[in-house]
Formats: sequence, C-alpha cells, structure tokens
Amino acid sequence: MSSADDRRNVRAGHTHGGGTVKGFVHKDRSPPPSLNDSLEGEIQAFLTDEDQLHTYDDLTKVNPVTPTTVLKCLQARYSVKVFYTHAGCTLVALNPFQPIPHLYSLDVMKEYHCAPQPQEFKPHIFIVAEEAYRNVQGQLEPVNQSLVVSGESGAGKTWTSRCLMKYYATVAASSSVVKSQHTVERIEKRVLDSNPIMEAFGNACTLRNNNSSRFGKYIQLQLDRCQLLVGASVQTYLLEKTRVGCQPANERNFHIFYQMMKGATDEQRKEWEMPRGQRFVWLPNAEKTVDEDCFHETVEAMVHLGINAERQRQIFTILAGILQLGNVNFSSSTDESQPCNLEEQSKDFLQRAAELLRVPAEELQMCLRVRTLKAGKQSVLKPCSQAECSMRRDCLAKVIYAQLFEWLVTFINNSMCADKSTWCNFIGVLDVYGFECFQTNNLEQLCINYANEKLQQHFVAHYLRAQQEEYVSEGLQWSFVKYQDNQSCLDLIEGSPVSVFSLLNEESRLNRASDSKMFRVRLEKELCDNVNISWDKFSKVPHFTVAHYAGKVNYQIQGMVDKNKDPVPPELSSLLQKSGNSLLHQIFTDKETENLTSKGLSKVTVVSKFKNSLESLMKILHATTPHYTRCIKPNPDCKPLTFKKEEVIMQLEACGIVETIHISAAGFPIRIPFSSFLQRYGLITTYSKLKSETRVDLEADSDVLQREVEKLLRVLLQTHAVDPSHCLGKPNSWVHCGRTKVFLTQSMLDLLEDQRNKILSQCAFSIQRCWLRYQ
Ligand code: AD9
Ligand code: MG
Repeated sequence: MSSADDRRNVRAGHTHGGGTVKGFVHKDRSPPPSLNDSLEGEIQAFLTDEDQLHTYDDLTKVNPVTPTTVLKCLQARYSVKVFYTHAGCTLVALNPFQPIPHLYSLDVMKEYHCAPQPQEFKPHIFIVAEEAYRNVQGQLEPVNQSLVVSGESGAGKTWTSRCLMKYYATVAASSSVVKSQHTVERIEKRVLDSNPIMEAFGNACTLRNNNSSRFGKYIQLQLDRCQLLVGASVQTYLLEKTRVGCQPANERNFHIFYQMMKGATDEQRKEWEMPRGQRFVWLPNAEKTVDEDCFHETVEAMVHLGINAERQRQIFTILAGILQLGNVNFSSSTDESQPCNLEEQSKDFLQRAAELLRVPAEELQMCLRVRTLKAGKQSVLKPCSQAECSMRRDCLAKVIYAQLFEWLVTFINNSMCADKSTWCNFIGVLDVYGFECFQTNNLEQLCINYANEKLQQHFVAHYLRAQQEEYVSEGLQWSFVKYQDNQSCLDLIEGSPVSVFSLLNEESRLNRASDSKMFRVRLEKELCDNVNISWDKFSKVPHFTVAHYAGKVNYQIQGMVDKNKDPVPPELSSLLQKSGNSLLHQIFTDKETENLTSKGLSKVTVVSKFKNSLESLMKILHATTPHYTRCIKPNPDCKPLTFKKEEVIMQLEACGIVETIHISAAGFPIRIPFSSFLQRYGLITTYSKLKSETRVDLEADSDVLQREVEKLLRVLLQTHAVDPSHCLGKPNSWVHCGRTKVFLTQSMLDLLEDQRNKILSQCAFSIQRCWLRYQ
C-alpha cells in the first residue's frame, strides 16, 4: 500500500457525528495555546513580533485569539500576498482581486494531490479539495463530502467553487466520453463548461461584484469506485428573476443580454432585431464592459454541452424578444372602462417582441392590456391600468426568463449526469449568494439572508455544537466556548405557528387588496415579543428590522406579499403555450408549469418553495462530511491587494471565526472509536517491550477496549519521553480517552503514525532478511 493510500485509511477512521473531522498539523508540536492568559499583556507580546505575523499558517496558533490578533495576522499575510490561512476546521480565503500567477496551476494541483500529507504544505484551497477527495474513498466507510463556500457578495465564493471544480476535473479526470447528437465530449470538460453557461444566465454586474451570482447552486461531482469523475448534477436556488425587468440603479441585467448585444454577428443582429446603437431600457449600463461579456465562450460551452444550433437560435430569439418587451410602454387612460393604449413608439417594439417570441401580436397586446376575470362559466374582460399593464409586461419577461433558466439547468443536468449505476459517491460544492444588506431590501434579500442563517446554523450545529456536545457525552473535561446560536432568528423567520414566513404566506393566500398594510399590522401585533425583530414606527417607508447573525437588516414591507404570491396571469401562460417557438411552447406546456400558473396564482408561494428547497439541501449537507471555506472581501471597492481593517473585522465577526478558532485550538480535532484505534495502532503495544500477551478482542465492550487503549498510549508517551504535561490524564494532554473514542491533537496523531510506520518498516526489513536467508 502506498503512503498516500495509507494516509487515506487513517483519515477515514476519524469519524465525528457521522462525518470526518479535519485536523491541521501543528508543525512545532507545541500544545494548543492557553485561552486563559491576561489578554492585554498577551496582545502586546503578540504584536511585538510583528515581523513574524505572516508566518502563522493556522490562526489556532495565534495567542491569544481575539478579533484584533486574528485581523493583524491576516493583514500581515495579505501584505505578503499570502491569501489562504487555516482557522482550525475552516479555511479563510482572502480575495486578492487580481490574478495570482501560478497559484492555481496544473503543477500546483499535482503537488497537493500527490503529497503524502498535503496539510503540511502552505494553506490552499487545494488542501480542502484534496482532503475531501481522500475522505470520500476512506476504506472503512466511504462518506460523501460537501464543500461549503461562504462569504459576502464579491468575497470569492464563485471563484473558489470554480477552482474546486477544476481541481477535481484534473486530479480525478476519468477521460470518459459522453456522446450527444452532434458532439462527443470528455465528461470533465462538460462539467467545467456548465459554469460559463450558468454564469451567463444567472450572474450580473452589481454594485458589489461585477460577476455577482443571482442564484444559489449546489453541484454534486459524481465519482466512481476508482474515485474518477464520471458525471455531475446541479441544483439551483432562487434565481433573482426580477432583475430581468427591473435593474437596481447602476447595476446591470444578466450577462447574457450584454453578451448577445456585444458579440452577435451582423446576421444575428438582423435576426434578433438588435441593430448596433439600439438602446434597450432593460439593458442599462451597456457601456460598462466586464470580463464576463464573452458571448463566444458561452456559445462554445453550449455546443460542448450538446445544445445544438437550432436550440441556440430558439434561446437567443426568446431573449431578444424579452429585450423588445422592455421598450414597450403604455399611456395612461382617462377612461377607466377603456384599456390603456400603447405609446406610439412602442408599437414597433411590441410587434417585434411578438415576432421574436412567435406569438400573435394582437393577442400579446390584449394580454398585456386586458385582464380576463372568470365568474363561474362566464369570462369578464377588465381593462388594466397603466401600472397594471407595466406589471403584466414585467411579469411576462420574468416568467419566460425563469422558465428558460430552469430548462437550461435541466438540460445541463441531463447532459452531464452519470447513470446511477456508474457512480457511488459524490463531492458537493455549495456556492450560494452571500449575506446582503442594501439601502432597500425586499423579499429577495430576506430569502438570501435566510439561506445564510441556515448555513450558519448548519456550521454551528455540525461543528461547534456537535464538537462540544460530544466532549460532554464522552465525559471529557471541557470549558464551553460561547458561540452565537442563531436558532431564535431562524424561528422568527420560518418557525411555527407564527413567523415572518407564516404571516407572509397567510396574507398571500388571503389575497386581500390591502395585503401590505395587513401584513405590517399582523407582524407588529403577532411578533411584538420577539427580540430579533423591531420596527421604526415613525419611518415613512414601512419596514421591519431583523437582527441576523451577520448584522441588522431593514426589510421594506411594500410589495413583499405580492412578490411572495408571484402571480402569473393565466392569459400570459396560455399565450406562451401557443408560441411557434418550439422551446417556448415546450417550457410552458410542461405539466409543472401548468400547475403553477393555471389559477393565475402560484399554489406554492416563493418562500414556501424556497424553504422546501433549502430543507432538502440541509438534509444533504447533514448526510455528508462538511468542509468550510470562508471567503473574505478585503475591501468594498474590489481593489487589488487593498486591505481595509473595518471591512474585514466585520466579516470575521459575522461568521464567528474567533469562536471557531477557540474551539479548534483548544480542542481535539481527531477522534477515533476505540476499536478502529486498536485495529490501526494495536501493533505499537504488540511490538513494544511491554508486549501484550493476549490478542485484543475488538468486539469486547468499551471498558476493556479503553484499558487497552490507555495501555498503548502510556507505552507510547513514555517511550517517547513526551513532556509529562501532555500525558494522559493531564490538563494539557495531547490525548484523552472518552467513553467510546480516543480524542487526539494532531501532534499526537503524528506521533502515533511515526511509530506505526517505524514498526512496519522494521517488520518489512525482518521479513526481507528472513527471505534472503531462506533463499
Ligand atoms: V456573489 O455573492 O456571487 O456577488 P462571490 O461569488 O463571493 O460574490 P466572486 O467569486 O464572483 O464573488 O469573486 C469576485 C471577484 O473577485 C472575481 O470576479 C475575481 O475577479 C475576484 N477573485 C475572487 N477570488 C479570487 C482569487 N482567488 N484570485 C483572483 C479573485 N481573483
Ligand atoms: Mg458568486
């Protein structure tokens, strides 16, 4: 067995709450720092050594761990262009905001992949990637892995996710091919090509990030028995579809529209009614160029994924039709019994929109201007106000775009997902939108921040709480580290019987004319005792404030209930079903779409749907071993190599990094059940001077196994003359025996592994000698 294989086995045995817990090497073999020292004096001592601050690869070595010392350390590292730092179980990734040559090259990937102990290399996202990769194939118990990448908008989550995918596409390349109608592609290429397509359709230039993801995604990389990448599937979450018809000031629409506008050939421009210089209302800030404006790359990726030329044409004509719709305006009508007219200059745009969407122009106009009310078997036509007409126009664009996006995701999945019989494990990469707090926040931000609360809770529950609770249940002496539990905030948002979501859903179902007002009244009345919510009763714009784990956010009440209902007028969906564009026709005749729109009101509200999809995600995360990467945005202006302390400290506090380090530094990141421990290290007792006379029965009860483990540890610690303060039973011990498991620091694990390797080499040497003699 190679040493790499050997190591894989070791790590597989370190189970923790159904998963594997990571530990990083303390190269100096010093015990974890004490947390009880006088803070002030220690900070001074720490800071006098400023020249050395950048050398701290793991923040658990910083002494004492305070927001200030952690910040200083990260700043020092950033100034010497070191962007990754371990923080116990988490990797902190600082965004350099400029390409760093060679940091992610093929050679670097190979180095980390081939190293017997990558953890001994400089901190890097590839360590996280490799650790997850080795954990999957643990021989005792293969476990699916999740790489959770979090951080605020622009911090580098998508960049990091792409890096992870490239890593696996390289080190786990199976080179198997997938055939579709016209193409034959290597699977890893397909997986990577899903990124430019999804980013073109789902990312946009915002005030915080030129390539901001406007949807969340969890991609599962499917591995076969030989650990090779044989497929992938992606799950997406809540696309911010309102952006199609309404772009916040100084922001842009989704990249794909600009890519078409900038990259189309003359022939395509003609076909799509996009002459050079044409201004589209829904394409603001078109003069701004970002790296993502690369139509050619998107089209190429589409080809690789098997989207043929005809389908591409259909997709782009639909998008072109949406752009025309944006230029359609209605004049106000003085006579309420008459529908609003189209503005004169809008007539051409409407005509072109109808042609591009392949629907009858007359009918399109009618659908936008007149509402059909059903009264029993009779239908009554009611003219729409100017505002209602605009709303219906925006709604049409939104629903087309959202359904198109869903169709694309399904297509991508079909083209890269492996047959269930060919893969056995997966590594999931989660890249969701970061916590958001703007001047005005609405339902989108509430959902995004709710998702971040859920992830924070997963982190707290899975790592911080589970770790501490396990120490208690195993009877270890442990002083609790206080951490911020966000359960009460989650209860406020999604709990039952009364929460923001439950009230929102109720108001949406009641469908009252004054729903915003009623929602506000009920929030104030029914949630008045909750400490996580507050109101400024004198504010002109009605809002409520939620105290999230990452900070307080004001949510505007106006429009929230409507957004939650997300109604699609039935006339619009039946119009689209008649489209001559077979793709548009297909996505609107699909059964699910029919269900969603048949009554004009979504049966499932936005928040219910989002809550359900997040719950499924949480189930997956709980069933996998998580690895956390916290991306940090060092300055708000996305400037290269600029470190703003106030920005960073807020992010460190928001993600509870200091508590994480405390627990990791003072804790025992590795835990091994007694029987697995003896199975692996039992040979240390057998081959030591204190030979064990009898073989240990690994099925014996815990007390017997515990005594055997303690004997082994004593032998080892004595023969290695380890400082007595680290010995068994001492407060600073490197190792503790719980009721069913051994808890170890990394130093202790290294010692055990060294000893085991020595014994194995001696045995091999003896066997070789015997064999030579025999010959
Ligand atoms: V949002 O929540 O989707 O708005 P992200 O995903 O956290 O956000 P993103 O990955 O898009 O941020 O990173 C923002 C920009 O930072 C990228 O477009 C890159 O220009 C830049 N970046 C991020 N990470 C790195 C890196 N490791 N090296 C170089 C980077 N540049
Ligand atoms: Mg992103």
